[in-house]
Amino acid sequence: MPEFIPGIKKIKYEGPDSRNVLAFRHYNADEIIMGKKMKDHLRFAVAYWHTLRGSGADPFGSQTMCRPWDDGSDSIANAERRLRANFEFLQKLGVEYYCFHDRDIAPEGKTLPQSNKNLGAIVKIARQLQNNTGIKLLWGTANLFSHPRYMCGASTNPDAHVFAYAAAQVKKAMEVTLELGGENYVFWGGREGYQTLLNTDMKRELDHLARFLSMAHNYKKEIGFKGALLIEPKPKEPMRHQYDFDAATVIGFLKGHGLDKGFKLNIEANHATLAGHTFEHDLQTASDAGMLGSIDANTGDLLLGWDTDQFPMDIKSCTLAMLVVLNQGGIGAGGLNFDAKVRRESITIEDLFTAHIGGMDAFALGLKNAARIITEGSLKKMVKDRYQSWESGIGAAIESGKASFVELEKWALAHGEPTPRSGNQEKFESMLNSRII
Ligand code: XUL
Ligand code: CO
Repeated sequence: MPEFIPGIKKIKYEGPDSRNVLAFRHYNADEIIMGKKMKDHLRFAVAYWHTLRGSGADPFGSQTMCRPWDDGSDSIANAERRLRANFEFLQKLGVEYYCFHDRDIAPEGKTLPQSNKNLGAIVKIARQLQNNTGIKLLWGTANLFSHPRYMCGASTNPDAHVFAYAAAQVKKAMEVTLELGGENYVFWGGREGYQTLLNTDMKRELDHLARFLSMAHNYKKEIGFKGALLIEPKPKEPMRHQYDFDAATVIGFLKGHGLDKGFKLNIEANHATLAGHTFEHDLQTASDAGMLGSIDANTGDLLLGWDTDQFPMDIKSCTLAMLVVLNQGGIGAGGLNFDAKVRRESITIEDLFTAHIGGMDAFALGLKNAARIITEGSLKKMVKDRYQSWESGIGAAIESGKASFVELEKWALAHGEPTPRSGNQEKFESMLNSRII
């Protein structure tokens, strides 16, 4: 394999005292935490669209990053070089998974058959590279938002022709995900939403979205794809209102259309915060519904109101996220996909490495902290104590459905005013701080 990244060798674990930015200080892939290797808890993935296709362009300025292997063309030869660089990058980083959109890895052609042919050619090479390196596909997806045909949505487009085109594109993307042994398939509703209700039949569009997902689920069974289908919520951007607003909205939508058994959720940190939630809120919402399937690990910026897709570096946030994951017994066949891009000003290949290393170290610490908190057990006990009144007596009668309003009125009249009990928020917060490294 030719060296696309000659200056950088395989990244090693050097321990917490290392000051080498091209080494892990906390992520030690084979170290056992709560009976499982760190790499199997975290299942990191590199996002092809950011790491291999990111150019640094923003709405105010053009490309700032030029990779030596990328001539900027839409040729298959260029797509192949990027793909080979991807596998070298992952091997050197020590990440076992990647994720892609169909159009990230292969150029869109002038016609659908041409696009499918391009994709087929690149997928053939990807399969060889996966076999040679042991690197795997965490999930595939289809880009149903960049091409102008999708400007008013894909499955929620007012034009049935666009719906059909999108279905054909997803059909092929599911086939190549299966061919590459992908462990999941993701639906992020790129432009599924609206700009103004004045020109929008919202109910009809939502019914179309459900119809589309149901066809995808049927097709999954038809081709024998065993992985999970994951929906990735996001409240806004690019559309003013996105239909898959947040975890609760998506769960309600899936249940309302009888689709909840066929889908799980891929929760992205920056999407949760755009919805006005914390990352851990949306993780917990999905987990409580038994539907937390995978994670897009990134972070936003409180000073900027958009999807900045930064690398996760906040150890407290990673700890809270890993608490949810460990408490549900792991992320299963999902993983932590770095849906994150280096800043426009971070233009070197070394920046790509240090960004991923920093994110991996932050989540490694989050995992260790969460494992320590769970093993020690005091947080769980403190929460349990808060709900003590439900363990017996009137609380147990309510929870088991044995009490009615009439009985509760009788009970309240007999027992008078409840004694106020402290929520002890600061005690919980200090307890968390004292357990975080
Ligand atoms: C966009 C986003 C996507 C999905 C995959 O905000 O997160 O990259 O993760 O389509
Ligand atoms: Co994402």
